[in-house]
Amino acid sequence: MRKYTLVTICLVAGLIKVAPAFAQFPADTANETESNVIPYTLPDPLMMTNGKRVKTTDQWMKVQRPYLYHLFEENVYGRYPKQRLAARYQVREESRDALGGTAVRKQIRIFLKPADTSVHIDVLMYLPANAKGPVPVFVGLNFKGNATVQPDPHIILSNNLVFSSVEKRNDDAARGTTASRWPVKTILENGFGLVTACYSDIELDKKDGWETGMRTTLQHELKIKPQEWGAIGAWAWGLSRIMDYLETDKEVDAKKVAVMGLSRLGKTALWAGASDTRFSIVISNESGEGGAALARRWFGETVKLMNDHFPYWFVDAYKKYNKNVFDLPVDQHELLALIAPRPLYVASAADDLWSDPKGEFLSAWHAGEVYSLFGKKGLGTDEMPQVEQPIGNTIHYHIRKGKHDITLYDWEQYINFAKVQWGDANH
Ligand code: GTR
Repeated sequence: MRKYTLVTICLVAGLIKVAPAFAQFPADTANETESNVIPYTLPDPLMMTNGKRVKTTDQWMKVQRPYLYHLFEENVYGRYPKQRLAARYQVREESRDALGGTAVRKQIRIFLKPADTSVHIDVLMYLPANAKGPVPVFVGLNFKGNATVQPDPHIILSNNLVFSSVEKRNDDAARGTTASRWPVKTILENGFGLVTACYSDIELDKKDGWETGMRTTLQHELKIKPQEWGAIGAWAWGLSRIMDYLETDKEVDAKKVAVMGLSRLGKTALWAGASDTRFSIVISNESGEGGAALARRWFGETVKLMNDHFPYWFVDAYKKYNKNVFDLPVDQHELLALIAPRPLYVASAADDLWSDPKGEFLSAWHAGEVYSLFGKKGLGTDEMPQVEQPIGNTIHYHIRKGKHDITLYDWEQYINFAKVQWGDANH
């Protein structure tokens, strides 16, 4: 009897402690009503562990930035391997007369493991045919295979699997099926190149994808166990390997490489941009939870819902915060702040409530404080703009009409932004 009383008392005491957290954050539900948003307080990116606030860029770069970056590694994305691999690049195909004479097309295979030629990333590039010198490029991973990016019969069909609800290899029927997301003509006409590869080359986007992906095949070379990072970390790291290649390509201006991505690949682009400062512009297209959106804002997807559906994207430690996201030592505005002082573009879509457009906007707004430290202006206002009214300075934001996707409208904004930021508005 006594024993039971004690247990009951402990349980009640435990519940009292736990209950408010549950009540405060219904992690199992995706709220889509603004008035339901629960008040929250964000961690201050400039507050150092010694209780003093960062005052100089030096303190930010040498103390606070590494500290925050490490918190993201430890609690969200896992370690970003720094070992350089002896990569080998093979030009599999090249045409100086692609897309009706408007483009140079190159298809490069990046071999990452000398002893195993099956470990590779296949890169597809289009550069403007009339370029006078090295060109600035956008680099982003694609979901469904290089052949889907353009209806170009010369794109080599990958021998790797792609995974998008069903697992299969690209065939001729796949050609050009995602072309609306990759407006190559517009990109080239504006003097930029496009560089892409399929994320499945790095790791299949499914629970056991790591078993055949690079987190396993390169674990010894990279000195990292598959569990020490997640799929998003691996995809981001793959972007860095593409960057390594771009640094060797004389037709590319490696100082002008903008990394971009949609949705889970937007999360990936942000983590790549935070981890690898060679990316001189970072673009998040509807990256949502675990990307640009604030975790503490109860709107759209929650950390728990994301971890439940896609546990393999992140490290196990992230799951600790499923039900108590307020205990997460970071929030996503701090991920954006890690990109400072480099130009950053955050984009949302009005019907994409799952990604929490306002949470993405506010996150970009709060990152601005760190940009100020560098004398750079962020968004310039904490008032969310109207649909298709892009705003900002070194940090830019827009919300376009329509659903979760990447469209010509989005690309036009990124192109304009890149021209201004790279000081080439008359490009
Ligand atoms: C959703 C996921 C989002 C987003 C999206 C996507 O199912 O919940 O976080 O990443 O997928 O990648 O399209």
